[in-house]
Amino acid sequence: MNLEKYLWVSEEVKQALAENRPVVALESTIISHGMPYPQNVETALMVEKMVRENGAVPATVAIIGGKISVGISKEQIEYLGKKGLAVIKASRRDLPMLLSRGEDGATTVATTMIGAALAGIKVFATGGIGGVHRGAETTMDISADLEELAQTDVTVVCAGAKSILDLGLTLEYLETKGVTVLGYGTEELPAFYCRKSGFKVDYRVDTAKEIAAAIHVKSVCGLGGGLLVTNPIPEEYAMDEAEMTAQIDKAIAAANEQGIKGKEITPFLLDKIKTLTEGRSLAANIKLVLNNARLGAAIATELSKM
Ligand code: PSU
Ligand code: MN
Repeated sequence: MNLEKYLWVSEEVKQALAENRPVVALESTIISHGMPYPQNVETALMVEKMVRENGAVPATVAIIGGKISVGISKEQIEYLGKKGLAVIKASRRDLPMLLSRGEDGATTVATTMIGAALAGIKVFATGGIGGVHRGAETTMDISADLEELAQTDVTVVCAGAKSILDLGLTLEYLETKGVTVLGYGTEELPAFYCRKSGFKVDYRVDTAKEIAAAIHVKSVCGLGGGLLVTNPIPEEYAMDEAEMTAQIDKAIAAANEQGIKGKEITPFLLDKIKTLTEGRSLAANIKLVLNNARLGAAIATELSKM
């Protein structure tokens, strides 16, 4: 009955947490399944650097040899990035088998939240979360990320969600589950590559301090569950909305034609969109992740003062 057998936390992260210094968790599915090699590894390392430059300790999470590993090394990031789609994309339901068999896995938003919570990390920065897929009324494809936000006490900083999802239904689901959706410097839910989606967030906030105060209150009152901070892609890197709508529609049509389903659909769509935009979507993706890492570090810093 010891958790240590299945949880490994780097010395650096352990020490930072023990001294109440800011730590930001980072996911690994974005490395293995979200971007091609070598941009995936370059981005993961740049993101860690961005967290450090903003005064926090990065903790990239993955499953390595059957352990939920928090604060993996540069070599392990390189390994996951090179292996790419051959690594198991690990969501909550995959954990029992990967851990008992001693396997490796790349953690999604859901499993990165689990690892962060087990280690005691409160803030996690990524690109986009999974959500309710378009057509979910017949496919029932709803990401486990949403259930995790409902139950695990970690704040997730993202750039909203892509319109490969049904953003309206995703917001309804989060409301039902009691997850607060904040917009950093915006009233409108950002749509990943684009700053606008036509949907409203629950509350606009303009400082990391306000976000930290909300996280603090949530914890004092034992409200449980996560909190979602949506941070729009910087103006200069945002993509044209009409173009993205058209390309995403094409990518979804291709996925339907090829019968892509389940855990394969998100990586398939990301890759297709990259091809359709001749790589411009990947460039935007990298910029928005860095932007979220910066905000994540600022929130963790404010939180460590409370
Ligand atoms: N959205 C992105 N890039 C990603 C993902 C989502 O723009 O890499 C990944 C994240 O790891 C997220 C997962 O948690 O996809 C969601 O997958 P699914 O829809 O199968 O739950
Ligand atoms: Mn799914």
